[in-house]
Amino acid sequence: MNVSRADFPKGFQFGAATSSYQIEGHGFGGAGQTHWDSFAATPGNVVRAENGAVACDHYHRMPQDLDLLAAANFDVYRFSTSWARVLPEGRGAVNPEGLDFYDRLVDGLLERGLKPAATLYHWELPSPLADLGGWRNRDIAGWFADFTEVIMGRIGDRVWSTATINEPWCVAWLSHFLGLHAPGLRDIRAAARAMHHVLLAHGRAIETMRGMGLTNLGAVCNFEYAAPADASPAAATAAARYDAIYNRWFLSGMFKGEYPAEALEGLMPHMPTGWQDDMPTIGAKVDWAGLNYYTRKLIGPDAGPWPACAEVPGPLPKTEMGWEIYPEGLHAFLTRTHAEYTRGLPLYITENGMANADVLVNGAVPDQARIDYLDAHLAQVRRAIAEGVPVAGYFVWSLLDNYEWSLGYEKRFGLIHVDFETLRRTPKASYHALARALAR
Ligand code: IFM
Repeated sequence: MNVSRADFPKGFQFGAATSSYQIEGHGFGGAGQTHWDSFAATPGNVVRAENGAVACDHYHRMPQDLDLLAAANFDVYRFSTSWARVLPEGRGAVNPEGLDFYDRLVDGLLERGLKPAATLYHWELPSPLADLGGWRNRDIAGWFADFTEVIMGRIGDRVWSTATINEPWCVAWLSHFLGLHAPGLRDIRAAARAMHHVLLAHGRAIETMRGMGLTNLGAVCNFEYAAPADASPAAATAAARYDAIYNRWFLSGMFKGEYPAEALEGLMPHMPTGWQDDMPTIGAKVDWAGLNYYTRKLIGPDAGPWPACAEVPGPLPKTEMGWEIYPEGLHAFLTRTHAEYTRGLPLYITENGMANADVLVNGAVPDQARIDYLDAHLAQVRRAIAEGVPVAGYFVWSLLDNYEWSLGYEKRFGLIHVDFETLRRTPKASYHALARALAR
């Protein structure tokens, strides 16, 4: 790699990220059903109808995976806790095996000198809560606060940091407006409610953890650089609307106590009554913000109803996801987040990485494209730091090839190749390159 640990400020944290449903093997250890299980079992939703029942079998292979993390010279590991593993019905009875698993995970990290960075929710909602309306139901904020108390009551004394909800845009918009993730709804009223309730749940979880005396609490949002597809005023309007829904709604809610006008223009009629009264809770003080960044989109106008935005194919080189590689976008979001929203709070890049057509050849995976991608994005992080943005860490997505949601196991994001027949792990060239770059 072109960059190394020495190019970053002292104390800068390097990590790798995963999530529970994508790696653990949800079929093990008494976890309850989730809306991803039923979404995946419904024809047409997921490539080959694959689900997370086995995934990488991290549930049983966790010590080996933690050894690989440590051997790559990372400082910190970002994992998520599965609500349905801890509370199989979403509320009520606790699954002791589930709590024990996260207890072992946290201890296993500490034993290896790695900092545990927990994310409370990364998308697998317990089915009994989905039956009650899931993110459309305002009560989810209380259910989530209760889950927070249970899981943090067990591991909160040893985790280094805790984030609430990974990528609220995906939880709300991708899943309730675009219908591409569970529960697969395409309904503007459902989306408006989810857009608000996901933030209310975030705020309630932060309040709960503060009440427990926990520190280093943060929020993690995802961002896509929205560029107008051409020089027309219509494209500029469409891109600004896309930007408001995707990139500004959540930060505005949390750090300004308001939602962007370009998004409210379409969502207002569908918002839950009295939403304005929730803004103080949504604005509960956090200690840091996490940015997940992968790509940019070219946006033009669309003939349909609001938001009337259409993605236009762009000219830049693309990853296996078909996502354009645009490292400058990471710099843009770091500087904007600092200048307009977080104003001095530490920022972490909590996810960045690429899907690549990786192939195992004679026991090695030569993924130079991923090395180049990481190098280019880390260079933009350095640029932002040099300009005074308080960036405090960077996490690669992902440690392992894993379940890429509606794309099943087809897309490989890992630094470590996983053979999904044998579950054998093989560190890729990018893993070895990073291990050298991060050597202390
Ligand atoms: O795999 C996902 C992850 O679950 C959330 N952020 C984006 C990744 C790649 O699509």
